[in-house]
Amino acid sequence: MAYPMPSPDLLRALAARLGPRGFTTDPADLAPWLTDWRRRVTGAAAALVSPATAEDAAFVVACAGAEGVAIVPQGGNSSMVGGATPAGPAEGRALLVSMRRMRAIRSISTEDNAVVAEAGVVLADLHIAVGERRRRFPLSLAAKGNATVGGLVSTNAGGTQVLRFGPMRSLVLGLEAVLPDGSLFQGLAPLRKDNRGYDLKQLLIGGEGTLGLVTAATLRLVSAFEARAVAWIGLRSARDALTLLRRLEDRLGEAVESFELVPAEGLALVLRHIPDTRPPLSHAWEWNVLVEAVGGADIGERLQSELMGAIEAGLAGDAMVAASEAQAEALWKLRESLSEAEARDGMAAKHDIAVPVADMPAFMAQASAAVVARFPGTRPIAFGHLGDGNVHFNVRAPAGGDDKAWFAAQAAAVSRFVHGLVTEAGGTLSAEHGIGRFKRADFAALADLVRLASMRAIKAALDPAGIMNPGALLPLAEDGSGQ
Ligand code: 2HG
Ligand code: ZN
Repeated sequence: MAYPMPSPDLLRALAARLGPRGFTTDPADLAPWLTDWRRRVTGAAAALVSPATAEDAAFVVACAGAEGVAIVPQGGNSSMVGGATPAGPAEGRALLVSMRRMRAIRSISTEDNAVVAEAGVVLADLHIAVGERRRRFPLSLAAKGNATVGGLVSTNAGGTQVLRFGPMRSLVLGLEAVLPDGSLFQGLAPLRKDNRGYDLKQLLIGGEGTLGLVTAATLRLVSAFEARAVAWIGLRSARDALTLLRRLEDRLGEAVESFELVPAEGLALVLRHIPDTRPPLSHAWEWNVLVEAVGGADIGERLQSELMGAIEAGLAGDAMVAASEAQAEALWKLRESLSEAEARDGMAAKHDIAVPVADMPAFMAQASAAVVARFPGTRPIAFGHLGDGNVHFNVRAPAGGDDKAWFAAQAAAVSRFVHGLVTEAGGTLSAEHGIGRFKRADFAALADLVRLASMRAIKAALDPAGIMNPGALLPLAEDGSGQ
């Protein structure tokens, strides 16, 4: 599909409506937002447009739509899959629509247990704001200092609390969004039940901006806890880790909120590259798990005694429960720095995969062996959300070589291979990061045809001119080759 340049009239109209803080074509203003977070691709845009209200956002989409001009929405620019980078079919001709100016928290209701936050609210700020009202928004991830509500909704983000509370899809009660025709969908009411047929809100969640521009969301809150306990556990196998999770759940119930898997080489990467980190246990166990449990004042003791029991039963090798908030934060830092440590170490082909939870330990072992056999010298590393059946199965370049050259020559083949394995295992090539621009070709090649045809039909119905985030998520052409 060929996209036109915005006309001078369109650019003038946007400049007049949005003012100097809301509109720029200055390359220096655009530059920081044209490269994705992983620094894999740099795009180009005709203008950077930043609406401050939902009505302004609707104006932008309506004006762009009138000319068939493409829109690439962007929040905190922390996509792992290039979902918010204006590269691809409309490169250089799209409006990059930044939602960062819409950062009001419109309301917090402790009776409804709901917060209405605009698209540009940063996740860490949201945590603080609801915390002041003794509530929690139970979704967290390493990029919380950048990721915004609009992006979290649009990518159906996951993170480290999905185990108990589910991904964004289960936390969004209502949405306000501009549809591709410029109309404003006002669905912010915090309804717990709503059976009026097709759920537009759920289509927009995880829609990666291809069906509309999210301007605000009503999000579910839960009660604050009295105390949390964070523990680091060393284990001999990933299968033992899964058995331990089920045992802790049996005994501590819903108190277990996070269960994150870290392999020995992942911990070693963090200790090597991230300042102010140190090994939490005296022995380097082949596998590690970070557990967070929340509850009353005795939760630390309860977790400690369960872990002692697991060690006596031979399930865990060693464990330490953080004795202070500072120690708990230090343990979380080890987990949350994995991505950054891996990036500092060199290039990797990254895969955000899920299979049924019970299959994951065997899948990780079999897939690692298959990758190394097919691509000798590569170094697979799997870490993350074992309790969700979701790990980041990243394949690092062979040691000692030119990792950039390896990446350019091999990464696409490695990814297709890994995505093929996970598809054969009945899993998904995107568990929580989305498809974006980086996974679109593999999605097109490996997805079942019924799924693809349904998605194309929905896209064609809501965005017939294809103006919303072209190049992300959807393989539009009948042959699956892309737009
Ligand atoms: C995480 O769980 C993030 O740390 C990033 O989803 C995963 O870098 C990655 O592969
Ligand atoms: Zn993750």
